[in-house]
Amino acid sequence: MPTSSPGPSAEDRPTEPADADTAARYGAPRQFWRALDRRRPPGVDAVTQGWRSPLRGPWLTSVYGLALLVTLPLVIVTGLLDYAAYGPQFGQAFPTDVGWLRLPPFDWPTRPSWLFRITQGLHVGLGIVLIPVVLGKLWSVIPKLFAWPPARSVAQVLERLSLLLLVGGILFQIATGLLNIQYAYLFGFDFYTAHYFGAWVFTAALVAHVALKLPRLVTALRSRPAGAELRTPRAATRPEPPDPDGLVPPRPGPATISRRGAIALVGGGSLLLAVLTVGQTLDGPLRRTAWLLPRGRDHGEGPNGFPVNRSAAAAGIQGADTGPGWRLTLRGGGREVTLDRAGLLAMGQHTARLPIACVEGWSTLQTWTGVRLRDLAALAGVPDPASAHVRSLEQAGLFRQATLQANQVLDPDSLLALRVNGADLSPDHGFPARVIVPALPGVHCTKWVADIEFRARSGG
Ligand SMILES: Nc1nc2c(c(=O)[nH]1)N[C@H]1C(S)=C(S)[C@@H](COP(=O)(O)O)O[C@H]1N2
Ligand SMILES: [Mo]
Repeated sequence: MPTSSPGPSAEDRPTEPADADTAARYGAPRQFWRALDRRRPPGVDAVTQGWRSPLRGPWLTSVYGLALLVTLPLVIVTGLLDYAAYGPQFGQAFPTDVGWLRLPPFDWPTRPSWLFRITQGLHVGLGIVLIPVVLGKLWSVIPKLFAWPPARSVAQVLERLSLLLLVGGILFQIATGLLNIQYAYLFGFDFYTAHYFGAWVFTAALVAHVALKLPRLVTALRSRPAGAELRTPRAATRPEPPDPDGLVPPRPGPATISRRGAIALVGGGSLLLAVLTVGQTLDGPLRRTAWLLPRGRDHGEGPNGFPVNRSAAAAGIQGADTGPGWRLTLRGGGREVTLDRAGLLAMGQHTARLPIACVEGWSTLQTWTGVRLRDLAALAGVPDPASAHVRSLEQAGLFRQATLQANQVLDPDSLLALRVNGADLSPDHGFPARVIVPALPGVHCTKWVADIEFRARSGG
């Protein structure tokens, strides 16, 4: 009969520290934490002692930490701005009900027209580019994950729990974000809900972490002048002196890479990701370098040769519905106005160069021509609307309708576009007519528009 081999018994352990020492090492009540220390799981020492890189220490951790400290707030703020851009006041930002985590409501501006292009581009782009830095920082502290005892006081238990939320939080945000831009909804929960609440958990943990560790970061960075460190080759790389956080391994081995090498490795990784990502926000041949982009390549040539989010076929748009029988219905002022495409083309046409920026990361700048939305509002009898509700011919998709704010209807560049780059819209880009509004998230630039309802201001 197989017998389980027990770990070394308590008697095999190094002798307990003297009582005065013990008091310093453990908070009260001492007994509990000491007992915990004695229940050392088998193998934990072997594991932690295997990590002997002399690079580990407060300085390197703080270099990665500083990089994240200046960039992560930008990822967080642009993420929240993206949420605001969706028009949560119309219940069309996901998740719709965020309880007391609601942001102060404000109307997303239409200027500058590239505003959403920048916020979503920074959020997705920086989120990707920072991955090597996050991994570098985690590498620099990983032995602490296995440290035994897991805590020596209640305060430490709380600190480690906050670290769990911090590390778990950022890995969760990276994983869900990456899967989302690959359209891989592998998880059984709603991406938007998970990513939104995950962001708040992570942000809270980050604030606590920064408050606790900022003084350490400053001291650590001051302890080794960066210039000198970056000139130190591998052969001259020495461990840092033992630190209170225990980041420096107790028995460091020889360096296999210098600190500047470790920094260059992480920086190079980030640079590579940046090169592979930036193309998705550039027009022209550089878009082909956007290898991390699952779609947006292979979108053909000519005036309509730019990324397609959802093709007409995928949206179930039939040629018969968009042919000569197609009509646009305008509602609002107590009457219904119906127009065909010829009627729209006979109205005053306006041309504007505006981006489409999809929250999944890509964006593109094109030249659109069509009828001003404010002219359509006036035609419908609501010249000063509070909002407009746009519906597509599409029957089932999540993005077949959108509500626009007053400023988004009234901006002189806000269009019901009929043409792009001098040609008729292609079926995939929304023929016969689609919405295009400056700084509006791509998802609300409804394609294959069937009707628009302009809502009057209450009491107006
Ligand atoms: N009816 C409808 N309109 C839609 C969509 C859709 O799925 N259905 N997708 C939206 C999204 S998410 C984006 S990013 C833009 C992309 O426009 P494009 O495919 O012309 O580039 O269209 C928007 N308009
Ligand atoms: Mo999109």
